[in-house]
Amino acid sequence: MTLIQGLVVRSVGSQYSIRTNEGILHAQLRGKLRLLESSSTNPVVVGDWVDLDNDEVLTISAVHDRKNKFSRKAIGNENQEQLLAANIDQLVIVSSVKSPTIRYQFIDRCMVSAEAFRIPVHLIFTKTDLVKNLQDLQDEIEDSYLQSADSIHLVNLVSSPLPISIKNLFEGRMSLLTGLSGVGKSTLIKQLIPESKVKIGITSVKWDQGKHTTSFAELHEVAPGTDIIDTPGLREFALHDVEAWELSHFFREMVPYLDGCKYSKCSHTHEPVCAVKAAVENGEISVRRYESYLLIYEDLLSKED
Ligand SMILES: Nc1nc2c(ncn2[C@@H]2O[C@H](COP(=O)(O)OP(=O)(O)OP(=O)(O)O)[C@@H](O)[C@H]2O)c(=O)[nH]1
Ligand SMILES: [Zn+2]
Repeated sequence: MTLIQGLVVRSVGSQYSIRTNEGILHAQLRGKLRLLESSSTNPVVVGDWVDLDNDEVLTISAVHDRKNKFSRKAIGNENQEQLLAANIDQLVIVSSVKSPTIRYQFIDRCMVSAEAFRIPVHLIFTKTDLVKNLQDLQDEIEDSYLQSADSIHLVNLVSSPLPISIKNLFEGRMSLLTGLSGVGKSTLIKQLIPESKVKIGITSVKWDQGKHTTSFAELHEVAPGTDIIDTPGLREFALHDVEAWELSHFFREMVPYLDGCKYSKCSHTHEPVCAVKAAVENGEISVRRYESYLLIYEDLLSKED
């Protein structure tokens, strides 16, 4: 008998917190459900709507159909995916311009996944107060992402007020916040929700620590209808379920050129009459993004052998 429905707002291992009409309830996953979706390390994820049953302990008995999901390849298991969130309106990738420096490969891999899942993607670059020639950096970032991201924001999260453009970005949406450890995700959440208990500069539970089944994500409510799902402690992002031949379809700036290649499955690496390579040479596609494409392509190809 279904008792109640709710939204998963927190997960640590197989323990879940669910927002319901009766407040936040804590539940476990029913064994049967745990086995159902063996292709994923975690069949229920933050952002899921679930049914709860009360048989001795409160358990999640069913997961509602998802609008979408966002996942990466599970660490330590090449064939499994690890869900990071479900039912999101947008992915917001946070990077710091210094300490740690921008990891373009991480951003680009997340962006490929977002394209594959058809999720809009926005980029926030923090710690602008730590660089001297901000204009050069902004040019570099825009050269890479003006054509491929839905929006780009450069911010200083510690010594100036949060720009209205950032507040507007989150307003009325379910956002998945991702980014490497230490880039300022918690600081951003604290700016948006001053009363939040989120800890800055401390990562208590890490996605990439210990066994690959360890997973932790938390949904923070900014206002009714405005939610942010945080994924603390991420250290890498490997693509799940993307094949090398289709990779260029998930580089947004390459898509308009794909029909111009001689071969329909052109890899844009060595083939003659390649419209993508021509666009790179003409300066229409960023050289850095193309080089990133090549790295990811080689990586995917090596795993297909
Ligand atoms: N100078 C400067 N420091 C910042 C800025 N944003 C965040 N920080 C600092 O960077 C450190 C890490 O910030 P967090 O918000 O904890 O980073 P996080 O992304 O949540 O890290 P994890 O929880 O490990 O994933 C803290 O000491 C922050 O005060 C910024 O814009 N400028
Ligand atoms: Zn080509």
